[in-house]
Amino acid sequence: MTEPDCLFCRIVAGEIPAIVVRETPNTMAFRDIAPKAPTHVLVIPKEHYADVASLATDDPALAGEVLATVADVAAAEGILGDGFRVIFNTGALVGQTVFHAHAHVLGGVAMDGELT
Ligand code: DGP
Repeated sequence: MTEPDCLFCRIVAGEIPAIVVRETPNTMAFRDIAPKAPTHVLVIPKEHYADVASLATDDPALAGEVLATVADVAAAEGILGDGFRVIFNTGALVGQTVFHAHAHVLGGVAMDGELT
């Protein structure tokens, strides 16, 4: 299912351009428009879910596919060995601004272990 007004559904549909770094039948990975690290890639399910919680509840297999694509992107970006961070902002309170489930894959720079 897609949402016509959803930004990431429109990227999946090819209506809005994005730098796509990986695509599988059910997932897509593209560079964040405002990167916070040398590698900053967003990994999404092509199907619309508002956030990772609804994705994992309604389609856990697809949630697993998203994570597999996260690992593939990390390998392709050369950050698998050094380490990388995966963030799913879930809810406006914690900064989610696009309500289509997405993993931020961040790496290529040292980060401390603080969560905020
Ligand atoms: P979040 O705050 O977790 O909902 O992250 C949304 C991210 O989406 C944010 O880091 C910026 C990114 N973003 C917003 N609009 C676009 C866009 O049009 N193209 C791309 N590639 N990324 C976008």
